[in-house]
Amino acid sequence: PQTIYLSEYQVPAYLVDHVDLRFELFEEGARVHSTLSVRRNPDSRAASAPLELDGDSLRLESVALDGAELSAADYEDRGDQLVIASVPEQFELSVVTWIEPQNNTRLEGLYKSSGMFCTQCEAEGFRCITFFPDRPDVMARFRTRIEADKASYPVLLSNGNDVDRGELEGGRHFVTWEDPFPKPCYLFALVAGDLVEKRDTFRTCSGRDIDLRMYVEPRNAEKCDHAMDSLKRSMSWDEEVYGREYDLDIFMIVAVDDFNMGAMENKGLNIFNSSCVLASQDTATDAAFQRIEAIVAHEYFHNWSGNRVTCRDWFQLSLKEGFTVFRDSQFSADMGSPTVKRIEDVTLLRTAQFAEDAGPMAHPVRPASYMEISNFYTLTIYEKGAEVVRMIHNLLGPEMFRKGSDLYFERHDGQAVTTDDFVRAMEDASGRDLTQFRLWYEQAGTPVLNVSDEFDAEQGVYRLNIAQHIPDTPGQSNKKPQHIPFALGLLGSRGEPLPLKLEAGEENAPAERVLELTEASHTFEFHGIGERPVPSLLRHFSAPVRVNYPWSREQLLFLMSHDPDGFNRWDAGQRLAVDVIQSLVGAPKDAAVEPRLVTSYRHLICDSSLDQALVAKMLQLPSEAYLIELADNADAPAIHRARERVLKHLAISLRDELVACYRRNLESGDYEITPEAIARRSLRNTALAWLLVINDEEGRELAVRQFRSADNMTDRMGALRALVNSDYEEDRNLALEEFYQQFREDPQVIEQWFSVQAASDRAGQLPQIHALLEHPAFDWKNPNKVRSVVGAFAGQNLSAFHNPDGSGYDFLAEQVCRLDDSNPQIAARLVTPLTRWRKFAPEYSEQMKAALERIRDKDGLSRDVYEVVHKSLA
Ligand code: BAL
Ligand code: ZN
Repeated sequence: PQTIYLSEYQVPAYLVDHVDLRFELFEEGARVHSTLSVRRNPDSRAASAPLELDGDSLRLESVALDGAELSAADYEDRGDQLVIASVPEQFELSVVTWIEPQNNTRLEGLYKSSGMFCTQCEAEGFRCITFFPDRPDVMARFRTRIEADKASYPVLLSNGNDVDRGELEGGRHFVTWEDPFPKPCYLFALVAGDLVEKRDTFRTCSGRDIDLRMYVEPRNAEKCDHAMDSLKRSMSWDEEVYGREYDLDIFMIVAVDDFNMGAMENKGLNIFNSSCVLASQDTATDAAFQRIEAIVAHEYFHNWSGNRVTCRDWFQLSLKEGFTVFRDSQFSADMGSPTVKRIEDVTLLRTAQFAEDAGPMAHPVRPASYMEISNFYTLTIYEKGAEVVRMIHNLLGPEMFRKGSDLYFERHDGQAVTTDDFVRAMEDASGRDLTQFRLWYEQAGTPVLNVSDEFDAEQGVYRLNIAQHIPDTPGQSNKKPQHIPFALGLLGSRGEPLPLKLEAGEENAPAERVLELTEASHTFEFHGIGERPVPSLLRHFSAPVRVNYPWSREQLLFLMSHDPDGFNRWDAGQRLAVDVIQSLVGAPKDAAVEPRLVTSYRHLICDSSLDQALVAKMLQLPSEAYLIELADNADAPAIHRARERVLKHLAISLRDELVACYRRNLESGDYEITPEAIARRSLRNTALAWLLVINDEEGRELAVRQFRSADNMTDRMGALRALVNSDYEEDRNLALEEFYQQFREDPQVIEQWFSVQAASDRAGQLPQIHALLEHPAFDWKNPNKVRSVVGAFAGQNLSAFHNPDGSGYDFLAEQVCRLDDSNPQIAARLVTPLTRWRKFAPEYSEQMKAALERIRDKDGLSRDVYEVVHKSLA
């Protein structure tokens, strides 16, 4: 496959002003009539360039130029391109194609899911619908007429406003939609199905009433309220915080079961993976409720950061994704607990994005090249991209940042632009020079900060030295120092925050500062310090970097209970737990577990005056995935055993406190999704999980009772997970069976049922995984099912996946090859765990590499999987 380079970007030779589409939908296929109003791009230097339109899996039926049918000699159908050598300055091109949505298993373009027609066009799906210049810098106004059988497809939707509808012969009908806003074709959407409609309204800040509609299959009619409420909250929030008002008269959300992504921000017609939008107390966990709120917000926010202002090319993907993730994380922080939201974001970043940054697929936030753009919907583009925007926000402060975003939206409304345009708007609005800061977009890899300190008691000076370096990544070495905002505080021996005087005698010095690192090494001096302080470094995780500092366990324990920054309190607890677990990897069975860890956890569990939402997070031990990410020559089963050892030791030592914590946090009253209620459920489910890890009989009874009597999915799933991860095999099997029987008609719940087993080292060994793949509810064509079994096994059940006999790797390679033919996007995603092979000890890495080689050797490998596998083996 060909590599595409940012450096070779050229403006399009032709622009499309208007697109007229007519879809004739049938069971045996769809005929797409497309009429494009095309003109030569005055900015293009390719004066007499041929017209080249992208296409994929299309059957061309006819081509006409300005109404005159072209003969085969006038154009060339190359399969992936339709080329017309000679065209006038301005013309109308009409193309008719035939496609087969019912056979489209890639789920790109137009396809069928549970009997309905739907689309996914980002990044390059529109070319699977009709021939078109499928690139985001070609923005056109779309008019779309959909024709289909009325009984089977009563609801016909596309972008914009419905402007016409009527009856046709043979029981068919049509609806015409017009979108007044020019958009790239990746934002095109179409839905046709037998769906129920849920309606609501929203009055915008300027007093316009927007018609809000959700379309779902009838069985999901009762699962829309949370998404609708989330949508209204998002709309208000975007007005208040960013001054962004919605622009069309209608905003629609559709839920589909078969979807490669989580959701898609098509103009005025967002399409969601059912698992990311449908929720009821009975079927969705707290985490799902929060995820849905965040994703609904994310897709809505794209209306400005993505749709009104879009990307010039796909190298700029983070322009819309990084900014929009930052916006949705601000929103979630405002809706719930900001500290908990920060902890969750950083956990994902440090566990998975840092691993990506350290692996063979590492790429800058603005990549310089790609083979298959679908492989670049990554944690680096999304999460690190959001961190980069967050750093700009922190460097500029909220007011200047808002001025910058206002300028960005105003200056670039209706345009397709670059990350550089975004940074320039921030510079122009604030007067700050972000030249060096731009390296965050260009250089891949996670910066490492080595921090050391000394205390000069005589002078009363505390010195902090911070040196930065960025590890080499594929194609990049000898990187330049980056501009890193580094927030910190210093604590005195009683936990009091010390004033940070950068000069002797400085008055009113703040207790927290953001130091700006720009050189390879800096030394900062803090004056007027009477005793050696404890540093609280990188508060709020002010930059996406790794910090190395020789913390003692005493210091970490001290920060856990004294740091005024909640995030750093949590972080100190994580660092302590990591240190304790790491010291036990490969240690003799009777090696002691740090007793102070037990004391500090006891304090967390028992002191109900602490912020319970934070405590619930602090009680989560670092995940195996994170411990592996931190290790060199990782031995996953040994890490698993060490972590289990610590968990069991804590549970045994704190058994009575856990039972008391469980009882104290029992629900009284109705189910609520507030930070307090979520924290209570989290605490009691953690207590339950820990009790069952040690086969505690009272814990077992509590779990069984909770499983049976729960009035919400968080508690039901909490009890089920605890039982599944226990040695109570009979209870586990009984609960799994009961759960299945109760929810067998609900695919979203069955996905949770699959993944709780596949992710468990007790219930998810390979023979059981094979049985899940054979289960009648499993479906290879449904990405959620594949993710919930194969993805959960390889991504979460790490001791089973890394079985020293290599069987886990063989299994994954086999499933990737199987999926590669039907859904290459999902197949390429599934490869990820194998791409990390260099991280592991030789007995694992050699077998992982061999599994990758087997995938590489498959006949007819897709471009998606080819890119990931070849880069991993390079
Ligand atoms: N644009 C793809 C889905 C999302 O990031 O919203
Ligand atoms: Zn997005």
